[in-house]
Amino acid sequence: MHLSSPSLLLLLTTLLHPTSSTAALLPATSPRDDVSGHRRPRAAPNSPSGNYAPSTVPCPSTKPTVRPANGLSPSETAWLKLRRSATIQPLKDFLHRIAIPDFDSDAYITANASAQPTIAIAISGGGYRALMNGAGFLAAADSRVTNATSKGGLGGLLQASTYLAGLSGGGWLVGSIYQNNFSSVETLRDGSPGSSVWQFSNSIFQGPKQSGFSIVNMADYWLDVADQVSDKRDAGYDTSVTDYWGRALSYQLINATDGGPAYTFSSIAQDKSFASGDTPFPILVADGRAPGTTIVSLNATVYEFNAYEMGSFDPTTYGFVPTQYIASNFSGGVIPAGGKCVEGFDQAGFVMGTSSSLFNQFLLNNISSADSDVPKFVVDAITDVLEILGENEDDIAQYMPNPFFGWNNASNPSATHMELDLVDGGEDLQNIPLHPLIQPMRGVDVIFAVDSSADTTYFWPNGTALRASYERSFSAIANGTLFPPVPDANTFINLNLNGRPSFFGCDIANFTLRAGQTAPPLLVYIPNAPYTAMSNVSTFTPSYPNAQRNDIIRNGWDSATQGNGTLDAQWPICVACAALSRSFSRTGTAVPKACADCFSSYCWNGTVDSTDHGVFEPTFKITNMTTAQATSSGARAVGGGPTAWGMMAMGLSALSVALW
Ligand SMILES: *[C@@H]1O[C@H](CO)[C@@H](O)[C@H](O)[C@H]1NC(C)=O
Ligand SMILES: *[C@@H]1O[C@H](CO)[C@@H](O)[C@H](O)[C@H]1NC(C)=O
Ligand SMILES: *[C@@H]1O[C@H](CO)[C@@H](O)[C@H](O)[C@H]1NC(C)=O
Ligand SMILES: *[C@@H]1O[C@H](CO)[C@@H](O)[C@H](O)[C@H]1NC(C)=O
Ligand SMILES: *[C@@H]1O[C@H](CO)[C@@H](O)[C@H](O)[C@H]1NC(C)=O
Ligand SMILES: *[C@@H]1O[C@H](CO)[C@@H](O)[C@H](O)[C@H]1NC(C)=O
Ligand SMILES: *[C@@H]1O[C@H](CO)[C@@H](O)[C@H](O)[C@H]1NC(C)=O
Ligand SMILES: *[C@@H]1O[C@H](CO)[C@@H](O)[C@H](O)[C@H]1NC(C)=O
Ligand SMILES: *[C@@H]1O[C@H](CO)[C@@H](O)[C@H](O)[C@H]1NC(C)=O
Ligand SMILES: *[C@@H]1O[C@H](CO)[C@@H](O)[C@H](O)[C@H]1NC(C)=O
Ligand SMILES: *[C@@H]1O[C@H](CO)[C@@H](O)[C@H](O)[C@H]1NC(C)=O
Ligand SMILES: CC(=O)N[C@H]1CO[C@H](CO)[C@@H](O)[C@@H]1O
Repeated sequence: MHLSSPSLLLLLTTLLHPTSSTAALLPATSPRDDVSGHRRPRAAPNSPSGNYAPSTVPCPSTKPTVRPANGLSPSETAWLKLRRSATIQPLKDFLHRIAIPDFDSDAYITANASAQPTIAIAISGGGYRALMNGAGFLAAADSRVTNATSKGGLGGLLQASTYLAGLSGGGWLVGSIYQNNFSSVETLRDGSPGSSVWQFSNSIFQGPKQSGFSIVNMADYWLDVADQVSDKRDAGYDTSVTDYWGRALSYQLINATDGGPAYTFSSIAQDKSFASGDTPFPILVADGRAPGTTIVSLNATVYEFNAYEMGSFDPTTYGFVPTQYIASNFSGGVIPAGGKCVEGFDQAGFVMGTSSSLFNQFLLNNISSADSDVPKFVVDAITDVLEILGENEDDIAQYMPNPFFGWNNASNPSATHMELDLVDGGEDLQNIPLHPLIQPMRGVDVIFAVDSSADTTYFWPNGTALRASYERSFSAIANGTLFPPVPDANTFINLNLNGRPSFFGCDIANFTLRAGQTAPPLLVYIPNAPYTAMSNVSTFTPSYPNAQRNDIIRNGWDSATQGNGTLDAQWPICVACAALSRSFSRTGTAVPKACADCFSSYCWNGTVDSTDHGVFEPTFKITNMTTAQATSSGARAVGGGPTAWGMMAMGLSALSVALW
């Protein structure tokens, strides 16, 4: 499938950049886990090639297989037991600190094993805006972060949570945290000397500003990216714009030399704190899209990546493959006799790039601009990929060979394709990664859904992502998943449902359940809104001064905590009540009065007001505490409007704009 230009690139790369090409030929610097028998302390550069390329390896004695999606994986089930016990004390501490009036939370959690809730957090897409706003929420929920357990804080919610899902820009946040040893947002935000991690003031098109721990030679940034991608191509794998995009992203997200080309997503499973159940279970989401088709929430197969498995619960593909082995030659779910196994395809940046592949277009439209440092031959190599794939496919990530080849032939739209094409998890408009969290088998009780989608004229969310998931729950593809009812966009705006946190699906009596079916999780919707900073920055701004990054993270914190309780002193109590709502029903416990009050103020009660609101332009809910100078790059918000050079210059369709 590859034409001559990539080989030309290889040649040029070798000529211009001999050292790193030679380096690729050297043995892996990091021995693999099973060789030493030691568990690595963090997500690890465990790709057997030692570089970005996947490699063929002997299969383990029990060959990996695809399994039907009729349950959780044995690995997840075993992990959940550990996590369940590891979350009891953090949950008790959290509830104790928040102290729901007239309610003994310690006694409640201790008395009945089924009282303990399963808590999940979902971080939407929306580029850096979503990363930063989502980071504010996670910082506020993380007991390790300064002041998170002070009055009004939500610290400990993260430690009490079981799942943490991210999609597109939200996937950068989740991926970055896990690739960096479950570092806190505070640690990543503050950085460290020589590291380019979270240095968003460096445009991704120009790369790190100084060499150091993260980058040996900044002048070689794009040459290295191209070289890494050619390692993969050279090993016989198809590459697409997603590979370049994922590589470039990694310099900002993975705190390792050259963006950690050998780091795999599945290595999270080896991370000591993850393996012992001390961190939540990370999940990234992408959509399947067969060549030449368009997708909507009603028919796209939603795939998830977790540390153990990649696949889909949807009745189309309905299968999971071990993440570590995704590019092995599966056929009908097995590796044929004599077939080899492949490892290293699940490269961490590639997985994050897959979930955010709509940004491929962002890359394409900027690499040749005047202020980009991308060398011409790298630009040519990237645009050549397009000629091979066709412009309409510039957003795909190629998973070749398709792990689900010959699997569920009757229902799987990709069963006969040698290649599985995955795209940005928000392309079906389900821009919050709720899909993995509403699977009944996971038994999630509450989802804290942080929405940084740019739905309205000025890039605020209006509930579009929730409606896409709600509508999907009526389609055959829902396969038994349920979703709380949510109203139209004008109602979101008119009732302020997108201006402050709101709860959906509070009343389980409102769900029609079949025998054995349980109500879906309570949804705590945390929309991006201006508390102390205008956090509605354009999705297409490629860099943010550190002060602005910090302002937006703090705004996300103020959104999570309602300004540390200044907007509503009861808010932390309401968060605790939301966490326990399904638990109260399950154990037949009377809802404490304080919780009933919370539910009457935060639950959407079915009221609809669909009158046209006109342009939605919210003002500061607390006060302008911005410290950043507005930048000329279009990062400023209200008033700036969607003039962003982005949309027009990029010629994006109305659809893609809405997604973010
Ligand atoms: C923590 O809270 C104290 C008291 O409100 C405040 O003075 C301090 O600046 C806060 N620290 C951070 C890092 O926000
Ligand atoms: C990872 O984090 C844990 C917990 O904070 C710490 O004990 C360990 O030293 C860290 N490992 C690395 C490699 O940074
Ligand atoms: C980045 O990694 C280096 C080397 O492991 C470590 O010293 C530093 O603390 C890390 N920085 C961040 C922000 O995690
Ligand atoms: C999904 O639905 C859209 C809109 O109805 C349609 O155009 C598209 O072909 C469908 N795609 C698949 C894969 O069925
Ligand atoms: C997978 O199958 C293809 C096509 O038959 C073959 O070229 C390739 O070597 C195989 N890879 C492995 C790892 O078995
Ligand atoms: C809501 O968002 C969608 C895009 O997600 C947009 O098309 C629609 O116009 C918005 N409606 C309102 C009332 O804001
Ligand atoms: C809430 O507390 C955080 C952490 O101390 C601080 O950064 C933020 O400014 C506070 N918010 C308000 C509105 O005071
Ligand atoms: C414990 O929870 C179960 C539901 O799982 C419920 O039937 C039972 O009544 C509860 N027991 C107590 C003491 O609350
Ligand atoms: C439902 O909520 C609306 C505002 O969102 C409120 O005006 C109305 O009184 C509520 N209805 C009931 C029955 O609580
Ligand atoms: C209850 O369910 C009906 C039917 O799905 C829906 O129209 C209504 O809005 C729901 N009410 C609430 C409060 O969720
Ligand atoms: C908020 O304050 C900053 C700093 O004073 C200023 O640059 C910015 O324009 C203000 N934003 C708004 C929307 O008023
Ligand atoms: C609950 C439910 O409807 N599950 C179905 C999901 O899809 C698979 C594959 O088609 C069926 O076997 C399940 O019964």
